[in-house]
Amino acid sequence: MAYRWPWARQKAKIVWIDLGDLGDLVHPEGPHEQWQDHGLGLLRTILHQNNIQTDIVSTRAVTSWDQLAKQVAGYDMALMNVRSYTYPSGRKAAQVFKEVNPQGLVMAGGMHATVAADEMLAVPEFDKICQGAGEKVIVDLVKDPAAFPRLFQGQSAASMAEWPMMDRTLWPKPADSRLARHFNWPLEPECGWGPGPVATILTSRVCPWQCVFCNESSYVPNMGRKPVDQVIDELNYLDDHWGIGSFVIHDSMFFQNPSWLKEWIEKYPTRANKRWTYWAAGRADTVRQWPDLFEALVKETNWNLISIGFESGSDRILRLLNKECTEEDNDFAIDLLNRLGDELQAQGKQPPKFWSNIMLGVPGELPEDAFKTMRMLKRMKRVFPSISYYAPYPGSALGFQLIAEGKSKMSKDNYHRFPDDEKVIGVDYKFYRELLAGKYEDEVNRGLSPEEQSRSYSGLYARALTKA
Ligand code: B12
Ligand code: SF4
Repeated sequence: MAYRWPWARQKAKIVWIDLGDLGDLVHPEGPHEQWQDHGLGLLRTILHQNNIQTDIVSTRAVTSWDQLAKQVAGYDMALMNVRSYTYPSGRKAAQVFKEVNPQGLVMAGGMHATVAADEMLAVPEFDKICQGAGEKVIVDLVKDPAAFPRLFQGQSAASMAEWPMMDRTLWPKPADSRLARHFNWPLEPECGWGPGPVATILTSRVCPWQCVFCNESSYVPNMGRKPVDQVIDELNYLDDHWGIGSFVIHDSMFFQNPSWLKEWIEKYPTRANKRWTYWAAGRADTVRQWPDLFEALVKETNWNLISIGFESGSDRILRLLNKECTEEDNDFAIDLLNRLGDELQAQGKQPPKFWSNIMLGVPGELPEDAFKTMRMLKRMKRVFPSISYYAPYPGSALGFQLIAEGKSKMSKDNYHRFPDDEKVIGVDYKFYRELLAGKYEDEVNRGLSPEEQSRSYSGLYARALTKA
């Protein structure tokens, strides 16, 4: 048995290579890079339950490719989950693996394999490329790779009820002792959304809408939601073993299926070990459609960080994005949460907040559209703004269109762009930088009350710019 530098002993012949920027599990720049990969966790759990052992290494847990080369030497097979933003590290990791194991096989799946298979097929180091879900094929693939063509379609479970409870101890560990002290492994670190240890969970996998900037509809076929009892059992299990401070529901769209949500309202407050606060995502139009359900979720289940993809405060841009939400829907959701927050605060309770996703720099956006968006943000009384410049990801309708027109500035070597990077040719980023720095406050403040006008200070929105 070989020893893999720096810490682990090789136990298996197969290694899962967790992907992300070098050093993210050594000295991370921010909290989100530390989040763990549910695709990896689920598929390794399935493999181990089928008596197929795998080891784990992570590009995030090393600071150079030489370190990774030492860790992966001696394996027969590498597995990886490649998303567009981890494609550069996935491609490099595959090349490093092949250099030290010329006879070894690299098996890749994940979002990027699904939406940009042509790019992966051009890289000879990827031996097998799986598009779509992997839970029903991973065991057969690893047992008999030769039975699969180089590019093939995976298969998903009919329902998430069939997924085993993920074994989180199969996730990579933080690779720095100071980081490890606050990481809460195998749960996850606090990121400002709620007290740690944080548990990330999935209750649903599919979003039925088709916003043109999003990959969702091109990816996972419809599948059943995880039963409410199974979600609560998992939370209780995690709490019994490691103690939960709060949790994050990683679903693209939590606020859907009213009957599931009603059951959640009925069971979570009574069956869960505790009524932990949580982060989860919704849409403004459905908040308007089901306001009572929304209110009950906030008040009775402690949904206190409500992520809404507002994206824009302008009907013109919302239509262009096929968001199917209007300025009126956005205003309704904002007024409702402002009111609920006031009410709960008056009772001495913690008021809920928006996690407000905002997109600037959508091609065709005019300054007045952007002013409306910033104005909308100021109408939110309690908010964490999450602002990004529109990024043309492959797999999304608008992304494919801009790539085809040669207007995308995102490259195969750098899908994972930093927030202030420029992403589309022809967009006036100087204007947006100045907007976020407060240069156009007079226009933005037009029509707002004095209190709303005061809801910003120099640099707040510039700091809210996130990686996209
Ligand atoms: C949770 C989540 C996050 C979380 C946590 C990310 C993490 N560490 O996992 C956070 C909030 C941090 C995040 C951030 C971002 N995200 Co995100 N995120 C998601 C989300 C909603 C769920 C991911 C998930 O857990 N899925 C469930 C698991 C089980 O599925 P899976 O990982 O895909 O694995 C399955 C298959 O791919 C396959 N498979 C995977 N690996 C392998 C390997 C083999 C060998 C095989 C056979 C099969 C296989 O089988 C698995 C089981 O079915 C997805 C949407 C989605 N529906 O997946 C977006 C998504 C992955 N994110 C996306 C994006 C764009 C981002 C951001 C860039 C957004 C931004 N503007 O900031 C950032 C970048 C983060 C960073 N590192 O900088 C895009 C990726 C687009 C793309 N083309 O890759 C997605 C698809 C959303 C979308 N619809 O556009 N994200
Ligand atoms: S942006 Fe949100 S609502 Fe639109 S398709 Fe994607 S996940 Fe669904």
